[in-house]
Formats: sequence, structure tokens, C-alpha cells
Amino acid sequence: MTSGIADIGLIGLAVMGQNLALNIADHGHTIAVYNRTAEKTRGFIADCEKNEPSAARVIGTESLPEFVAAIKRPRKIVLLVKAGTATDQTIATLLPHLDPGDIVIDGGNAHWLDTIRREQELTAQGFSFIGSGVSGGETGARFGPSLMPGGSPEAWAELEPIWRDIAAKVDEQTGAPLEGAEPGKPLSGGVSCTAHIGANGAGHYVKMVHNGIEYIDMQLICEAYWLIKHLLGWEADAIGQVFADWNRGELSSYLIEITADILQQRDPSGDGFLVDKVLDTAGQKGTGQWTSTSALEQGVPANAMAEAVFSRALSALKDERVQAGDALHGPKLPIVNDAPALIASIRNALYCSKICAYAQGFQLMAEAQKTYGWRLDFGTIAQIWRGGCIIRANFLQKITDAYIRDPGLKNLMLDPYFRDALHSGQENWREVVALAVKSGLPVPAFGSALAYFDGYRSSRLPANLLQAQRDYFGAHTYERTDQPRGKFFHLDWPGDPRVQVEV
Ligand code: NBP
Repeated sequence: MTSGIADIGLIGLAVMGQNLALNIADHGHTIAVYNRTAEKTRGFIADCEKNEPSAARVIGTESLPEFVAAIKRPRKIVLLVKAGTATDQTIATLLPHLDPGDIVIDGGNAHWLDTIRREQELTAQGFSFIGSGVSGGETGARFGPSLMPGGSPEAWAELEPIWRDIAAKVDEQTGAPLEGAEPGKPLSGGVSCTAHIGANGAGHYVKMVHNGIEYIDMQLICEAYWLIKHLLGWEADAIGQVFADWNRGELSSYLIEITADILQQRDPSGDGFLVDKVLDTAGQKGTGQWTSTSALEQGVPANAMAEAVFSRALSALKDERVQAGDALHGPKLPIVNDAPALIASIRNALYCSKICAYAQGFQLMAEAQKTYGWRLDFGTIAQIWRGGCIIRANFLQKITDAYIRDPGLKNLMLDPYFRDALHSGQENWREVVALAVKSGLPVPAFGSALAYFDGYRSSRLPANLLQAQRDYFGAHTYERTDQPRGKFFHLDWPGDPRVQVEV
């Protein structure tokens, strides 16, 4: 048995754990690995020995005492097991083998409230706990994920050198992701896509909002595709060319890039394009729903983000939709002759909607930091998302720039760059939403983002009537525009104005 030479340990050798372990080893760190089912560990080690240049730095262990003994103190142990109960079970079986001062790092997709609870429980027992968002899936884990750690600054100081080594890297000047890492040949230089996000659950919260943004980013792209497909009647590959073209401009992003590839992919088992044969029901693992629930709980108007979750839910009603398609009729599709103009308008609608979606995500994090006592650095968060993760995009550098210009920015839409983009794109955006509505094509994300923009810029909204209704049926009181805020009134509706009372 090897003892005490590993720089770090990792539990959970499914797809994420294996890839992150190899990434750590490629960066020159010795890592001990353990998996509940020992067979998986043996298989992984055998594969490493055959195929991996860094195999000598990976130590396979088959019991927790052996695993723990292989790691230098204070031990740093990364968990990459199924989120939820499995994480609690893994922690419970691990703790009796640890010493005070050891650090447990949960890299799974934990709910931030679980992370807050676990951090409290472990700290009370003399251990440290970091909840680190890990984004980028399998490839990110292997060659550079975006890492969002939350926990005490002391625990972070211990983990930081390894986390900075293995994270994705972006160019210091341009912010563009650095690419080209290979097994045994990690990238060198560049700015690491990780930073201490804040205390306890902050990292997992920010990772969750990242996923919520991923949902809306994807939904917006789908709506753009759907409009081009139906209003112009184009084949998938031609639409793919449009996305490839958009990827050369300000919309340039990983999701636009893969959309261009997907749309141009021919069906490997038949004629035509694969996308036309993929069943139109979208799955979800829950982080988009968590984001929307958090927005509802905190009263943050993240309507477009929620629409993205509802759109997946609607897509899942496939059988009902097929039946309803026979029973419920909409308008005829119009004939659009000016394809270049329509495509330019849809591009603007997509960009403006995307700005609103991100504005909602950052507004949500701004509210959460008040609720949970964090101090989030939004410019850095946008920077961390520039590499490794699914929402990586040039656009994120604009967000970092906006928060550098004004660290106290209330809403991204108010930054001069984004404000100008909204002003110049909004006419097209409105035309596209109006055309979609008239054509009977669903654009929930484009439409709700536009409603958010219009609502946010309205100094007055019809909530005056709403509040009066609440006072009418429930005596919920109202404030008056001609009186100072904080003075509340009630009327015995429908009543004599003289019986209005201040409460
Ligand atoms: P899974 O989420 O599929 O989890 C499988 C791992 O959990 C296996 O190692 C399994 O051990 C272990 N495990 C389970 Br299940 N129950 C356990 C228990 N009670 N005690 C100990 N170990 C247990 O793996 P994954 O897809 O690699 O994801 C790992 C984590 O990373 C998850 O939290 C996931 O949400 C997160 N994440 C995943 C991605 C992605 O793209 N897949 C991206 C970002 C984050 P066994 O082999 O003995 O069954």
C-alpha cells in the first residue's frame, strides 16, 4: 500500500471523476482515487496504465482506510458522486477516517442549501468543506472545466493551486478560451477560469445560475432556428450556415458553434439531416428548475429563465401535443420573401433576448448574495464562465467589462454597451416577436425577454390597479403616488372617498 504521497484524493469514478482525476494527474499532481464499487477503480487504473501518459501519478485504492492513508495531510478529498443522498452517504462513510483540518470538496451538482448545511456540519466537526461547481461536462473535466468554489478562504487557499492548474484557461488580453490540451500535455499560461466565489454555498449557487442561463441560452437558439425553418422553409444545413455565420460575430459562443454543427449533420441512418429525426422532447436534470424556484422565492423577475424550463416541460407533452395539433388550429404561415432581412432581424432578436436573459441571471445572483450574506464579484464570475463551460462566449467579456466600468451596476441592461445593443436591436426584436405571434409560432423566450425589457424600463406599471384589487378584496392596503413611500392606506371599497384611512 502506498501511503501519504498523493497531493489530493478523489472519490467517485464515473465519467466526471475519471476525467477530473486525469486532468489533475496531467498537471503533475499525484492523486489517490477510490470508488464505492472497486471493480470500477480496477478498470480505470487498467485503462490508465494502457493509455494515459500520467498513469504513474494515479493511485488506485480499494478501501477508505487505504485511500485516506495515501493522501498527504491536511487531506484534500474531492467528491464526484451522484448529487443528493449519495453525497451525504459518501461523506458519512468518509468522515470517521479523516483528521481535523482535512478538506472535503464536493464537485457534484449539489443544491446550494445542501452545501450550506454540509459546510456547517463539517466545520462543527473540525473539518473544512468546499462546494465547488464544476462545469463543462466530460471534456471540460478532462482538459479544463470552469470551477466555482465556495467555502472558507483558508480552505480555498489550500485547494487553489490545484484548482487553478486544472481549470480552463483564457487569453489574458482577449479573454478568448485557450484550446489544444491533450492527454499528458496540459495548457500552460492564460488566466484560470476559477476564483473563490464566496462562503459556503456560493459556488454551487453560481453554478446553478450558470445552468439556468444555459437553459435560456439554448431555448433562445431553438426559437431562432424554428423561426427560420418555418418562416423561410429552409433545410437544416442552410440554417446551420446561418448559425456558422452568426458565430463569427458578437453572438460567437460554444452553443452557437455546436448548433451550426448539429444542423449540418446528415442522418447517419437515412436520408436528410439528423436534427429532423431527433424526437422533440427535451429532458432536464433539475438545475434550471432550481434556478427558477430560487427566483420565485426571492421575488426576482427571471421570467425568461423560467420560460426555458416551462418550454422543456411543454415539449415533454409530446402525445398530448400531437392530439392537440389536430384539435386546435392556428393561423396560416405567412410567406416571407426577404430572407436576409428576416435573418438579420432574428439575429437581433436573439442578441437582445440573450442580454435580458443574462441580466436576469445576474440580478438573481445579486439578490441571492443579500439573502445568503455573500459578496459576489460579478465581473470575475463572467470571466470564469469564459472558458470550459457550456455557456462560454465572447459576450461574457462584455459583462466583465460592464462590471469593471461600474461594480455597483444594478442591471446589465443599464450598462452603455448593452443599452446601445438593446436600443439598436429592439425594432427588429419587436418585429420578430410580432411576426411569430401572428404566425402561430411559439417564441416564449423571445417574448418573455421582451416583456422583461419593457417592464423594467416602465416607470409606471398597471400594478396600481392590482394593488387596489388586493385592497378591495383583502384589505391589503396601498401606498399613494402623492404621499411618501411607506405610508399605507385602506378604503372600504366601493366606498365614500372620505372613509379612506391611513393604516
Ligand atoms: P453520477 O452522477 O452518475 O454518479 C455516479 C458515481 O456516484 C459513481 O462513482 C457511483 O459509485 C457513485 N455513488 C452513487 Br450513484 N451512490 C453512491 C453512494 N451511496 N456512495 C458512494 N458513491 C456513490 O456521475 P457523474 O455523471 O460522473 O457526475 C458526478 C457528479 O458531477 C454529479 O454530482 C453530477 O451532477 C456532477 N456533474 C456532472 C456533469 C456531467 O456532465 N456528467 C457535469 C457537471 C457536474 P458506484 O460506481 O459504486 O455506483
